[in-house]
Amino acid sequence: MTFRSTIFAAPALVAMLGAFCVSCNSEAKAPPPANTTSAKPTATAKPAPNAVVFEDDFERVRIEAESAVKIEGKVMRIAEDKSASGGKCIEIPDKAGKPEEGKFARAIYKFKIKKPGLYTFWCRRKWFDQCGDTFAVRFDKAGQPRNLKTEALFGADDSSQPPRWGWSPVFQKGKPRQFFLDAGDHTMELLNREDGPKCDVFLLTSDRDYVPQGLEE
Ligand SMILES: [Ca+2]
Repeated sequence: MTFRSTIFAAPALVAMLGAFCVSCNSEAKAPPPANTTSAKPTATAKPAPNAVVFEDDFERVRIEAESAVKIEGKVMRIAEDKSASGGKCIEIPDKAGKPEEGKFARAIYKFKIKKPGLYTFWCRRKWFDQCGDTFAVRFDKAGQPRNLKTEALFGADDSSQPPRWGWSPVFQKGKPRQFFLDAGDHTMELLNREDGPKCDVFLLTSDRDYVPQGLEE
């Protein structure tokens, strides 16, 4: 079993889903299995034009959410937002629909990793409310149907009102989870789970102690 298949193992996933479902009613259930997916992934993406690689001891890759090379599903769209980096973000409008209602959506990104290693995923997001405060992410599965076993959920960590921009990692045992990424080209997918949230910027960093604060430009 590879490292990646280990961290996506079913027990951990079940525990994670349990934690995410506490704050919401049945509407916040996770997406159904892959064989009920309506999305038809056809990603043939090019590298994101504004992906930025920082120059320091740690590897960091910054990606604007609106730089997706492909967006699938009508519930996910690029929206104007003056408080967002670049003035734009990815938005799932409130009441737009959720995966269990057949409203699957994803934004697909391309990026390059120079040094293989473990990378923490962070997303600058603005949650809508306690039932609009989650997304999922996965790496190098673009072109495959959605499948819970390959999706890492994040959110449900700062649903204070009024909604505000902040950074969320994928948590694992209370700490930001790290993903192994080989050197070379990769795909990343932002996947819908609830309606209402916005996503502005992604940051991948090999510095496991780093906590992004602002726009990270
Ligand atoms: Ca943005």
